[in-house]
Amino acid sequence: MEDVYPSRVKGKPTILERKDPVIHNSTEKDGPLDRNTLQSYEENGYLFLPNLFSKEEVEVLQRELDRNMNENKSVNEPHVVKEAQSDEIRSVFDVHNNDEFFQNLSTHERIVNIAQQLLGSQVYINQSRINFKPGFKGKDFYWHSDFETWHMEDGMPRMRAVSCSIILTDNHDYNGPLLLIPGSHKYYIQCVGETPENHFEQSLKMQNIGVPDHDSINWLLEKGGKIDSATGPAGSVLFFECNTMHGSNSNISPLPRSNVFFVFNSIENKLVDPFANISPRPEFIANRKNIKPISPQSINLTKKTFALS
Ligand code: 6CS
Ligand code: FE
Repeated sequence: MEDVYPSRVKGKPTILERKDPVIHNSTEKDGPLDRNTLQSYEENGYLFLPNLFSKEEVEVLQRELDRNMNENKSVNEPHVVKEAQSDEIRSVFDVHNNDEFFQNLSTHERIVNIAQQLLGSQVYINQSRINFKPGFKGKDFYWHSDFETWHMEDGMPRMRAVSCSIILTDNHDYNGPLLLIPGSHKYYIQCVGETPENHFEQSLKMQNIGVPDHDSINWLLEKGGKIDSATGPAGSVLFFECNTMHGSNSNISPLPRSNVFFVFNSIENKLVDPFANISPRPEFIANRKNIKPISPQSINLTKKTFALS
């Protein structure tokens, strides 16, 4: 397959124009988002929905977050990623496959219907993770485009995926919220540098390859005019386009900044071989097996069975 988004080049990178639509043949008739909201997503590359989940639902979400963290504290497997300089959990991947509660949550109609509308097709989960960013010790995620990594290291063909980040603990300006550059999804920043084999063993802790150079970030900031931060109460949800430039700072506050991320990929955009010259990353990072479209479920999170799990 032709590589229309080459990156990890030698020498000076160039900035390429996006070659894919942002919203894929959808209108306000195709889901819960109205025309203005769709236009703002098209323009900015992200969408923040405060309090999409209620206070009562947040109580269940936070209980399940704590349960998942405690269950994984002593797990020494690749899908549980510890912080580089401590034994704190940085991320737990593949929660839509290996955790029943989060598996159910990933099919919730309130988020799947939006993903389907933005991607203009049925969807499946390409990747899921809980990023815990614990108080005092949660380290940063440097600037990057997810799509650059997913294209080069996982073989995601085109820009037709969206990350859904459900805020599980209040995201304040001081505990490392996600930072985004509006409009950055319209440009593809080529990165410089060869991709090492098993790069994920390093990059999931601290990404140094597949990150844009300073001039390109400055160029995007000048174009976008500002850096936005996705702050808001637990239960809010951020949808951000796969190519939107984002990152987040370390968390030296006492308050954790924990979010669960479901990466919805269009069923028309299944992964092929990586475009970088490496072997495909493991299944817990990039789903290739039993890919089937999600049917949106009307889940009652405060129902007895969930509330007491
Ligand atoms: O490599 C990846 O797939 C992961 N890395 C980052 C920094 N964001 C996307 C994803 O979780
Ligand atoms: Fe990311």
